[in-house]
Parts: sequence; structure tokens; C-alpha cells
Amino acid sequence: MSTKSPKVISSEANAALNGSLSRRDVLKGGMAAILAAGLFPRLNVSGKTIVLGGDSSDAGKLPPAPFFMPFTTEVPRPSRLAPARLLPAPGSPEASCGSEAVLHGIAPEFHKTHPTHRKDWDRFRPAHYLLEIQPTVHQFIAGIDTPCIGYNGIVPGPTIRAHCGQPMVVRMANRIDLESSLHLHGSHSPSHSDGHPNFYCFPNESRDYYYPNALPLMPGSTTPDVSEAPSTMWYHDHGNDVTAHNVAHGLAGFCIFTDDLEKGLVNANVLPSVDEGTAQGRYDVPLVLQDQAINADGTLYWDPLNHDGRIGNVFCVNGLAQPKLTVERRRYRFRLLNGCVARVVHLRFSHRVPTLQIGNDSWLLPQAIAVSGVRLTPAKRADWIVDFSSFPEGTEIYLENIMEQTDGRGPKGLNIPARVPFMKIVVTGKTPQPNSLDIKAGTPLRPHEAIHADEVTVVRQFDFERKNGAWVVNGEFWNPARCDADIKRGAVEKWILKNGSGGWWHPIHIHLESHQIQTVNGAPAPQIWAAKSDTTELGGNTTVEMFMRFRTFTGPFVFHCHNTNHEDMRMMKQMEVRHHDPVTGIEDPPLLNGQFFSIPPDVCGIPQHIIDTEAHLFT
Ligand SMILES: [Cu+2]
Repeated sequence: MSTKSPKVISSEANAALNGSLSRRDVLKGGMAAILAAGLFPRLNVSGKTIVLGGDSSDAGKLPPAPFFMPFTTEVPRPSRLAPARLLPAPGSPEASCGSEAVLHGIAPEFHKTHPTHRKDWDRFRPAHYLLEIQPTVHQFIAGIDTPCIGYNGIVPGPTIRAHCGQPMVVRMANRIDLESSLHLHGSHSPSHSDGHPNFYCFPNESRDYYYPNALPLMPGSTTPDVSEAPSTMWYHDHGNDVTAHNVAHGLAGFCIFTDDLEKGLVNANVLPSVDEGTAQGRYDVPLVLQDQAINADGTLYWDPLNHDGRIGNVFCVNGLAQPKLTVERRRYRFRLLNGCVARVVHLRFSHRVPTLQIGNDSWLLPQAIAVSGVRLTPAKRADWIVDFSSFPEGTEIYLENIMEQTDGRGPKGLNIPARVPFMKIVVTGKTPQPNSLDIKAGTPLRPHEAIHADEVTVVRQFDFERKNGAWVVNGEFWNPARCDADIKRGAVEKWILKNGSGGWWHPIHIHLESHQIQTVNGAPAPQIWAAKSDTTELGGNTTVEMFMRFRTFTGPFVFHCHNTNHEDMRMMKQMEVRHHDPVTGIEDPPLLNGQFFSIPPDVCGIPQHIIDTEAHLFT
């Protein structure tokens, strides 16, 4: 939204909340906001994508958004990805490295013929899924076609649902003209299936991603660390240089896991059913929030020379512009995901809706925490339990963003009068159900296995800065041939992330492992961040210290800014986790030699020495 647009809606929305406006007026207010967003200078439209010069932000350059009536259409629920019969079968000779059908097969180190993993493949039949990247047409605004890219032609992509410990193979078939790489954000996955940006899947190629979905083991033990079991993940494109474009054009979807601990919470009625196939499952609502930039003709606005961060002019939830959600007078689970390219949001309700935060990023918190709102940078998630039981039938509540941001630099700060609703919630039902879930602040959820300071053996610092109009870490641009952190598997490290570049914000996502935030600018981490995170908010002039334990997998993994325009303009680094035998001193040889990325794109996997107790992923 422009700086002009929110003020239009704010006065009317304020009046509406004070009861002085009719329902019709509120609708008009929503329209006014959208119309105001269209006050940006008009641009010539050519083809599906508008190409603009310049290096500044999109604010002031965005074209007018199409007219639409907000809050009229029920928020869609992304469909569940159904298992697929994959031919040729994953792991078969016809679907092996270099084959025509599946150029990149299952990585050799996880192949069913590998002696270490034969037992795992015999014991479990991996679930098979197909994600085909297709050009498609999506309607963010009802009645207006927008050319997009979709996994299986769907925007946002279909939701993957799985149980921890059940391995799966996702075959990605690339049917667009850009390379792609599939990243399961927040997962503990092998390097070959982690969506490394240089593990390409080129146009008209396919790749099999094998996900063991196994938990790391407790230190010095063969017991799985259930504190690492994820709940709310998302998958999205991670192609080198093209991530922002591909994700903004539709390549993202939820991946929701559950495990025995979480099912126990459901059985105890602490959480609603996570199974969307049941009547109770409708009380668990995944919501991806995105600001799309939509031209008047319905095409997406995209400026490939915007390195600052694309800001949109239409607020969408689950791929629909400002929808409504009809709720019963009871408690719900809202899984909120900031899927924006560059916009930082601060979410709250227009009314005092009792809210508990139960999860941060992929993981449930140790205990429920009462909150009045949450700030989410791109890629961050907040898992909430929200209670509508006390609101009379017909109450209209807005889930609104009160953070002002007009360019990719970062948010300007809270601006309540300039708030913009993502979604309207309409309460229905005569009878309240105040005890629909047995949860309150302090209710135990997922215990956190803390990492302690005396376990740390290595300390690293990474400085995130602006350079020559692009983005560097420790003064260097992204180089896929260079190892920036040589890490011993099993080690505990302390990382210091420092952002000294004025007002620029950088949400930093670290692959492979959760991180435990220790301090933010020297102060103890806020309670909602004190357990596990996969993305850390690194605001302007901010320093964050964190602990990480590197387990299970070896190979190259990346960490980067998740303002995806910054990421594509080189704000990314690479660690290589290597096995190290503490008795013999023998180490895996390094794969990244600094001269050439030693894994050419047509190689399926990464040579690994899987020789310790983590050899068998499933125990
Ligand atoms: Cu950044």
C-alpha cells in the first residue's frame, strides 16, 4: 500500500469500529483503500511482466491495482496434495541419476540400494508426491485473471501433510522456462533435497527429492530429539537468482507435519484436530499473508532491477485479495505465515480477541504465551490459538497490519491510524463455546531441549551489509563455489549476526538446523523467540546471538536474507557440514574448494560418509 492509501481506510475503519458506519460504508472503505492504492503513476503494460528501470523502491512506481470489493469472498483453504503414483518409480533404474525421465534421481547416499539405507527403505514405503511447476492463471481478485506459476497449477501450492518419521519422495517436474529448486523451509533435510539454489532443476527436467523426515538424535544418544519435530513449514522455490520472482509468482505452499506429541495435545483437546478431513479439522486454519503487486490489467507487476525489495499494492490471504473468514463462537488455531517478498507485518485484531501464541516458525513453543499481536518478517510464522467465543453473532473483526512500510528498506514503524486489514472475520452462532479447547497461557506444549553455552566450541560472526547497490555478508557476495563456514557434524556453534547497515532490515534464514536465539542487542531473547527459530529478524543496527547444533546430515547448505530480492542479489552464504571421526581424526573431504562448485548440476547426490549411529535414520 502507498503511504496515501492506508489513511483512506483508517478513518472509515475507525468509524466502523466505533459503530458509526454501516456495513455498506465499511465495504466502501475497503474499496477506497484499494482505489487509493491505485493513485500510483500509471505505467505502460507490455506482456505479462512490466520491466522498469531504476534502482529505487516500488513505492511511487506501482501501477493502479484493479478495482475489487474486499471482504466478500470466503478465504480459500489450499487443497491437500494427494499422493501420486510416480512412473518411473523413485529409486528405480529408470529414475536414476542421468536418466531421461528423472534427470536427478534419489541421491545415492539415500538410495534404497545403499547398504546403509536398505533397511529404512524396506521398513517404510515412502509417500510419493508430484509437484509439477506449470504456467497457470490465478484470480487473486475474483473475475480478474492473473498469469502466474503454480505447483500443479495451483496458487498457493497444495498443502503437503505428513507425519514425522514417514519418509516421502517429492518429484518436482519443471515445466516453465526458468530453473527451479525446491526448498522445504524449516525442515531437517539432507543437502541434496534441501533446495540448495545451485542444485538446479532446469526447464523440462525432473528431480526426486527424498525427505527422510527423521528427527535428529539427542546428543550422545540414539533417542530421537522430539523437541525438533516440526509443525508448520512451507515449501517454496529457491532457484539461484530467481527465488523472489518465482515465489512472488506463486511457487509456495504449506507443509504441515504432526507427530505423536502433537497428536497427544489434540487428543487432550489442547489443540484442534490437524486433520483437515475431519469436522474438527476446520478449526485449524493455515493462512499465508502476501502483498501482491497487481497491475490494472490483472498481470503481476515485477521489476527485475528492484534489488531493494518488492512491496505490493494488494493484501492477499491464501491467494485471495482481502477475503473474509466466517467463524463459530469458539477457539481456532491460526497458522500465520508471512509470505511477502519484503514486507514486514505487525498483525493484530481490531477487537480484543484473546490470543495465545503456541508456535514460532516450524515448532510449537514450550508453553502457550498470551500475546496481543505479532511482528513477522518475510518467511516467519506464528502459530496462534484465538478465541471468538465471547463475540456476539454478527461481530465483524479485522485481522490487520499496523506496520507501515513503503519500500524494501524495512518498516517505518507502527502506525495504527494507517492500518490495513488482511482479512475480515465474521462471527456466527447463537451459543458460545468458551471451552472448545483446553488451553490457557502457560499450558505445556513441546518441551525444548536447550543448547547450553558450555557446549559451544566454535564462534562465528556474519555482518550483513549493503555494497554497490547489492548485498554482502562479511563483505562478500554469494559464491556457490566457496565454503563460508566449515562445520563439523555434531558441533555446537555460536553465531553472531550483525546488521550495521542503517535502516535496512534482513530476515536471516538458516537452513538445516533450528537456531536458539540467545540475545538481541545484548538483551535476552523475547519469550516467543527463546526456543527454536528458523528465521531471525535482523532489523537495522541489530545484533543477534544464537546457538546451533549441527546433526544428521553433511554437505553444503545455505543461509541468507529472506527479503528474497536481497537473497537474489547475493546476500547469501554457504556452510559445509562435514563428518569428523573424533577417534581416528578422519574427516570427509571438502566438496567446496573455492574454485568451482564441485557438484555439477547433473549429479544427483553428494558423496557422504554415513558411518555413525545416525546412519539409520529411523530407529
Ligand atoms: Cu536483506
